[in-house]
Amino acid sequence: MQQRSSTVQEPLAETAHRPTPPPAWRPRTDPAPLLPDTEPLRVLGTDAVADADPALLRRLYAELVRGRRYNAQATALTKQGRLAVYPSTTGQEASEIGAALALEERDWLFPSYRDTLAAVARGLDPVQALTLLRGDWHTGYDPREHRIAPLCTPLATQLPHAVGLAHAARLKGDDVVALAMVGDGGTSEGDFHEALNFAAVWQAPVVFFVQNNGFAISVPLAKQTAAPSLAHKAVGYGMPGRLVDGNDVVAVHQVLTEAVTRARRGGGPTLVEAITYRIDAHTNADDATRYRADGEVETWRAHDPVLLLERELTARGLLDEEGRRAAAEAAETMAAELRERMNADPVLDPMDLFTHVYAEQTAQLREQAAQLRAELEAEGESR
Ligand SMILES: Cc1ncc(C[n+]2csc(CCOP(=O)(O)OP(=O)(O)O)c2C)c(N)n1
Repeated sequence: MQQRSSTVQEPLAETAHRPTPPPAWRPRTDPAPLLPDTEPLRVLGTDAVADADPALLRRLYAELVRGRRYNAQATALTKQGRLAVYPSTTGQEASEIGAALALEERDWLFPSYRDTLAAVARGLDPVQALTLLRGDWHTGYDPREHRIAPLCTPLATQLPHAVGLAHAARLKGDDVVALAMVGDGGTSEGDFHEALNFAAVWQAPVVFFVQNNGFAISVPLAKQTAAPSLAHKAVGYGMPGRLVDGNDVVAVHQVLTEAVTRARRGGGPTLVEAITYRIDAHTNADDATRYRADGEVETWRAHDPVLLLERELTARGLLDEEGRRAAAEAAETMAAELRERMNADPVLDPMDLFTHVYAEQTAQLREQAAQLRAELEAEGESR
């Protein structure tokens, strides 16, 4: 007789049910030291100011006053039609200047479109720094000469460039650190993720500096991320995250100097988030009253980076009326020169449009160039 197969299993030995224990797991690095502090670092208004070099404090003050004036003058130039667009950093001068001055001459700065002031603080000619924003096709300066990459309009694309340059420098044995600047909105870009990931894997000598100024045009940070802070994102990549008061120029300079030194010594990248606020609109083409309350702006005006430093230096006897006047006069001289030079019409050759598109022009470009040349000649311009 055929035996029926039974679905009833014989009870197995008890041990057969126990899964083989997995290989021991533990985090690859301890996340605790990578976590940012619970509060942004502040130095102004604390006893720590006493440790700062008075010469540095005075220099920072002069740069802040000049930076504030530069923002006002560049914004005025947009109203006069002398500048196509200006993304102001009024209210963010401490972040721009404190960060830029943490670099050595041999280092590289990778700015976004908002970071003209960082470039100027690093020594770039104030007019050259505005070339792109004036609508020219080129960056206005030689990036290699100044070690300042072009002001970058596509969000966050400067970050992988910074990592690539820093990594390459390290492979070649060059002592170079790259400082990559980006806004809070830029942290939502894929380029931000890729840059931080590669930087940490390669331990590239790069510092990522996020200026969290509250908004990406009209989008507030709350709609941008659910992270506890932008600095916390660092932990996911395996690098330290640091939080700093972006309106405290001494704190910014200190945190950035520490991060740059760490990178230079082979310690790898750091992500720094500066808490600050954009006092002006996104650019002269934006109306900020449509998406934020006046009260919010006023609250931040009370935490103005220039006033914070001025009060501290005055209270400590490091700045007097004479010092304030000297800084204001130097800033006025810079603004007057900027006005004068920007009021001169640049001589542009429309044919330049075709010059640097490809090493060898395509048939289509040659045809378009010929058409433009003919039009210009018909207008009576001899070229
Ligand atoms: C890849 C890309 N997407 C969109 C834009 C349009 N855009 C220009 S500025 C901006 C907001 C950026 O905000 P944030 O990164 O916070 O920098 P902020 O302007 O505040 O300095 C956007 C979306 C762009 N320039 N590049």
